[in-house]
Amino acid sequence: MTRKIILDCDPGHDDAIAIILALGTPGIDVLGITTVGGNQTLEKVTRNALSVLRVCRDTDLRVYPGCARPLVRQPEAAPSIHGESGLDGVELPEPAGPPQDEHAVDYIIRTVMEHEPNTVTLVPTGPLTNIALAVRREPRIVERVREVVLMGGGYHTGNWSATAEFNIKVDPESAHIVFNEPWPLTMVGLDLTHQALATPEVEEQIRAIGSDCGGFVLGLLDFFRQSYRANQGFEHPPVHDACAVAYLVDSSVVTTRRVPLDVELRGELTVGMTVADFRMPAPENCTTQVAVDLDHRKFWRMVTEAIARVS
Ligand code: PIR
Ligand code: CA
Repeated sequence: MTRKIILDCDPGHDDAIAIILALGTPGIDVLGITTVGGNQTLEKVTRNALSVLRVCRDTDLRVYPGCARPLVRQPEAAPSIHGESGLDGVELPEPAGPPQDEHAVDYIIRTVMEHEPNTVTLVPTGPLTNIALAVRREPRIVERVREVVLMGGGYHTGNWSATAEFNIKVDPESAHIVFNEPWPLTMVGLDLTHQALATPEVEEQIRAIGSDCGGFVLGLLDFFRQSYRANQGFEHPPVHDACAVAYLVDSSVVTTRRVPLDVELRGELTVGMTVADFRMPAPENCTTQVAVDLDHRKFWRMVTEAIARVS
């Protein structure tokens, strides 16, 4: 059964790989891509999304720009990780086309309401501003969306502070809105994504494909490795956002645990922290779960097969 998804992203090296995984997997039907200011400005990440579509030879898929800044706080990008362009380390091909005029929030609402109930899945891999605004503008999407599978947060670690992950930290108010709606929500956080490391063996497999897209991904991983070594003390870079898509491709690639989740808005040391309540058992009405363990081999097999399929 194919899964219809809207990819809400801020490319970003790992967002780009998430797009490639989604487009290169037959079981995933990407209805549209929406963008949000995050890793870089809205303008840059929108252009980046369209350039990635060119790499994937998909010039029909539409890209809808959304919110340029968080609901409450000042915008904060991540040039130390993703560079000035948001996708440093590769030569960006010409965008596959112009962005759409329709706003991402309107597109999300329209698409969810036009499709049969329980058929559209939202996959946010950036700050949650677009999703939060869509919920406030049209609350009926909550019971109509099939599920939300997001990359963000972490129950035991942060990367933008000791306790908070970037996507949540830059717009915690939006995250708070999204986490507190009663839709099925899977948090694919740092606890999981730090297991998705692009090791030299993985790079070898990608090199063996020998395609343009493979070369593009290798360029992305090379830059990402350097920034992760310099800034985060990692030997190999974790491709966070692709994990959310991988879970949808085949949920057995990830183990999950059902736990209540919330987002801290006020702590002096904990703003943007995702708080998971692991005390057993989760209440009957709990609709949230966290990703816990990744099958590394299976994950990278999916990604390499997708790269081989798109070009
Ligand atoms: C931000 C990101 C990645 C690494 C750092 N250090 C900061 C971006 C990625 O695109 C991903 O969606 C999420 N935010 C991981 O925090
Ligand atoms: Ca991202």
